[in-house]
Amino acid sequence: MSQVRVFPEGFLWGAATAAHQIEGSPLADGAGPSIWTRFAHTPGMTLNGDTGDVACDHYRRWKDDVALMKQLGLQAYRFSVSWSRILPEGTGRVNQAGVDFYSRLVDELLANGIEPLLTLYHWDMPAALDDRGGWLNRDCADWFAEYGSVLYRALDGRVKKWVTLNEPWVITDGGYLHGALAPGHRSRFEAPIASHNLMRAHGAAVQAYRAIGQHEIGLVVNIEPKYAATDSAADAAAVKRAHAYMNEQYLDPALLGSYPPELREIFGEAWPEWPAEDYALIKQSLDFIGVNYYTRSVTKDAISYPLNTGVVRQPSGTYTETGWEVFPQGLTDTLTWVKQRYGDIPMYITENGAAFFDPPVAEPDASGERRVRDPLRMDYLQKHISAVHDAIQAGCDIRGYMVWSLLDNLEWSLGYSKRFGVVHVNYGTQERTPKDSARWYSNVIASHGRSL
Ligand code: LGS
Repeated sequence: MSQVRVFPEGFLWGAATAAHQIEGSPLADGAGPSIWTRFAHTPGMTLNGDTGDVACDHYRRWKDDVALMKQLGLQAYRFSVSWSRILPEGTGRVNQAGVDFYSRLVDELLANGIEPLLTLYHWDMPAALDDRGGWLNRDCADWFAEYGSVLYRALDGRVKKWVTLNEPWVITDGGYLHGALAPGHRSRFEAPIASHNLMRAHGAAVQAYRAIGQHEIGLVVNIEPKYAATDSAADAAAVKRAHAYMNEQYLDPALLGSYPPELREIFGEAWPEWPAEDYALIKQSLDFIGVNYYTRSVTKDAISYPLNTGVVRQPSGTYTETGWEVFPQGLTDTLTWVKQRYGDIPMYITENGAAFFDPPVAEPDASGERRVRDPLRMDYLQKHISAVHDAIQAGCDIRGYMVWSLLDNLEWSLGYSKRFGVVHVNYGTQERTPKDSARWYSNVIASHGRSL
């Protein structure tokens, strides 16, 4: 690329992870079990029966991991807190050892000049709360605000950027509609209730933050732009359904105070009427939106449950190891769509990255370094960061970019089979080896994007 790209001053370059995917030691120091500990220990739920019992052992290696971030030159680190380390029963008794773990992590990040972005909920609800109905219980809004408040009191000021939920769409679609993710339910009737309660919980956590916190709080959503497979009216309608379901279902109530009408069409009798006060709770003023972007979908009308849409594979497309099409333009389109629909809200790219078949860690070269050559990931990141720049040029207020992920880690139901890290993890020895993409990303950061 010959064009030199200039990113705004203060634009933050970082990397992201999530508690269940990297920490290990899920029951250490008084923590309670989460739905993911329980789900992964249920036979047949994860590939090869993989669990988060050890993962990247970050719970014990956090200090070295922060040193690694520093070595890579990261300016920001997005991580999540495990609710059941803080409140082992989900509400009530606080487990101080859990709070201390994150407090030490935050101090270490700050001491190394790395800005923490803290996600309250990245999918690991305390199992004790699932026993009380989980996200299907309307009380979850109070539970979540109580949990958030414990952390706001302990960490606000040191943490200045807070996220309520990570990807409510995935939580509901995976956890309550199709059952591939914890807690593994499959119900068209439950899914809208779980979604709605997640958004009520989001609203309650933001409200609680405004009473205690002094800085910024936002919501992270996954957005996958939809493009029609043909110019037929049926495909255009399919695109509207898919887009409403995945992309508008959460941002619309959070920012506009309503749901898109297509949801009633999709869910039929399973779509409830909600009391007006719920909408008022959900629509809180937000300081930013976090966008997680991986791929697009080319969508057609088809018989499928419950959306009646299908995804058309692109014969000339490039696909990642998880089977997702590489489509950088979709990130620019996504960011400009958010601005156009919801107005000028600050945005972060809170996740973007790819799993590819990486070669094994090479034998040490002449300088004693061990490399992992991952040109496809480098190319993916280069194109997507450039796409972010295009959106900035188009007038979007984008404040930072977090690569998914810092480390190879536990990819939920897919276990350890898919590696998204810019740093390779040897799960036998826990050795970390920066891949070529990490070295490349370090240069991007050091040049503030000019070396792209
Ligand atoms: O590890 C997760 C990453 C990996 O890919 C992370 O915990 C999540 O927040 C996030 O959902 N992640 C992710 N999402 C990509 C979803 C793409 C779905 C495309 C399906 C096409 C058939």
